[in-house]
Amino acid sequence: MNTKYKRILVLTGAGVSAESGLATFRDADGLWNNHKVEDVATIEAFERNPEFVHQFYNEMKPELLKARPNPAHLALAKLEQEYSGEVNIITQNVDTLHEKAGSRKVYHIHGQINQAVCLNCGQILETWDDVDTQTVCPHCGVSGMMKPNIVFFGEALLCMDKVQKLLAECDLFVSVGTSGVVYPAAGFVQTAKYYGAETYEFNLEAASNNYLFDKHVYGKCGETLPVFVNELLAETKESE
Ligand code: BV8
Repeated sequence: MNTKYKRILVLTGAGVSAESGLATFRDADGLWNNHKVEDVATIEAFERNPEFVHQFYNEMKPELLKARPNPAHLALAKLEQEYSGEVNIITQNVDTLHEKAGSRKVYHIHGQINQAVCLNCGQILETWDDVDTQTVCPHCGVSGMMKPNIVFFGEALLCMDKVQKLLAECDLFVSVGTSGVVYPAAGFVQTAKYYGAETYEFNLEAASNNYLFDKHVYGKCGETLPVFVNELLAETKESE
């Protein structure tokens, strides 16, 4: 089946979850859940006050557990299910709304709220319960060594081997709901472009790295993305 694109790669940021009611990082007054991201989500902040950082994320869990996917998440899941080419999602988000919408090939480069990592043995604890400095690692039995499995500023991203491969192989790169200020994610479009992908920016407004994209679709992604996905699927059906 000659689909226009063989491998579609989608990068999402906080904007894709905005219509699910979750706070973005830099939209309002620059504060995120009443804190500057950089004051909480840094490895220094965690080393300085692990209890505070654990509590910050524990307090976020109930809202993220309750949140429901919006039409943008659902459109991407529909694309993965119905498109004859390959569809992968790289997300900067720590929520699990892509998975709740039905997407299966999702790579969380900044980690996940419902995971903690043991700094003693490196194993992951999947839980929506509170994690703190007293939590005992179920794998090695050591307590006080659990960290939210969230990539703080100054930490290396997760899944980067897979990400590099996806960026080199994709022929369509679609960025959705990200301000394009956090690296290395904000530079992924350049890598995809270097390897010959067509690049689309879906955002409420022009992101900081908008000049790197071939095409732009501005508006709420809960409205713009379903239209785009249906057009891609219609093109495939026409070519059958
Ligand atoms: C690393 C975890 C190296 C917390 C996050 C100087 C210059 C350049 C770079 C640097 C520098 N100094 C340091 C750096 C590197 C640094 C960085 O980029 N800093 C920036 C801020 C200057 N990066 C790092 O530290 C990274 N690590 O480089 O490590 C290394 C390598 C090897 C070994 C050791 C170390 C780590 C970065 C990850 C940090 N962690 N989050 C948490 O999520 O709880 S970052 C945080 O920002 C989130 O992950 C978030 O996803 C990410 C990006 O934000 P966005 O998702 O884009 O959200 P934002 O609110 O900004 O934008 C939302 C957009 O949506 C807006 O444009 C809005 O208009 C739009 N929107 C809103 N509603 C809608 C919508 N669009 C459509 N529809 C809507 N309805």
